[in-house]
Amino acid sequence: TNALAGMYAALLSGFADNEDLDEKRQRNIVDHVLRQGLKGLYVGGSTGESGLMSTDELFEQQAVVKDATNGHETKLIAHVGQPSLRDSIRLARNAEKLGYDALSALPPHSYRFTPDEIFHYYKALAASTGLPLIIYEIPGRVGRESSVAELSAILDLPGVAGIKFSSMNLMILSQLRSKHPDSVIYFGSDETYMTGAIAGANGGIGSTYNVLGKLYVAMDEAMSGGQIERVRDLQAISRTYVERLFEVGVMPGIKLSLRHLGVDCGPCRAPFRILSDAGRKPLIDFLEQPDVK
Ligand code: NAY
Repeated sequence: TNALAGMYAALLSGFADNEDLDEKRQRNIVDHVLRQGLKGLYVGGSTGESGLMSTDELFEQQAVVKDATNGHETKLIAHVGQPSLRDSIRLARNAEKLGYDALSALPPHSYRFTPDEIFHYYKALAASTGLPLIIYEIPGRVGRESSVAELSAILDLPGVAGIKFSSMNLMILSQLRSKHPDSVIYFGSDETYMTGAIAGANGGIGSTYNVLGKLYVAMDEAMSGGQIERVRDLQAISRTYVERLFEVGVMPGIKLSLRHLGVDCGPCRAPFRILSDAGRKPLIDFLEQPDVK
C-alpha cells in the first residue's frame, strides 16, 4: 500500500487569548496529538483555521510544528492551499525545505474557477516541489461536485499521490479506487469513516482525530481485520461526538474538549464562536464517559 496511507489528525492551531499564533499552545496541541498513535498530522488545513491566517503565519506554523515533532516517526502533510497559486507555491516550497513528507491543497475556491483552471492549479503546484501532492474533492466548499474524469485526470499528473475525499458520493470514491489502485484516498468525514473505508479509502484525515485519535486508530485496525461489528460500535461513538460538536460548532467544540482534557490551546479566531452555551455540558458529559476515556 501507499506509504502515506493511514490516519491523520487535521491539526488545530494554537492561538493566544488575543488570537495571535501562539507557539507554546501550538506545541501543546502537537504533543497531545502525538500521544494518540496516529500515522501523522495534517498541518494548516481548514481545521487549523488556515482560511483565517496570513501566509506568513502559516510559514511560522509549519516551522513550529516540524520542530515539535522532531524525534517522532509521525508523517507531516502540509496543507498549502491559498487563494492564489503563487502563495500556494511559496508555502509548498517552505514545507519542502523544512522536511515535510507531503503537500495537500484545497481546490482554489475563492472564485468559481473552471475545471480547467483547477486542473492547471494542481499541475503547477505538483511541479513546484519534489513532494507528493494530495488533491481535494470537497463540493461543500467549491460549490459543485467534480466528475470522475476530472479527478482522474488530476490524479494522473506527475507528483500527485492521492486525494482527500470530503464528499459523500461513494460511487465516485469507489470508481477512483478502481482506476487508481496505487493512490492514497483519505476519507474526510469522521462521523462516517467506515463507509468511506469500505468504498476504498485507505486512510482518513479529520478534526475529531485530535481528541479521539486512539479510537480512529482502533477503527482502522478493526477495519483491516474485518471486524465489522467493532467498527460500527467505534463509529457510533465518533458519530455521537460529532453530534455534540454540531451543537457548539466543530472547531470551538474541539478546542473546548482539549481544554477539558488539560490541553491549553486557546480560543478560535473570530468570527468563529461557541454557537450555544447550552451545548457545553452535553459535550463535556460525552468526554467523561468511560468508553470514551
Ligand atoms: C481539514 O482540511 O482541516 C480537514 O481535514 C477537515 C476534515 C473535516 N471536514 C471539514 C469539512 O471540516 O474532520 C472533518 C469534519 O470536521 C468532521 O467530519 C465533522 O463533521
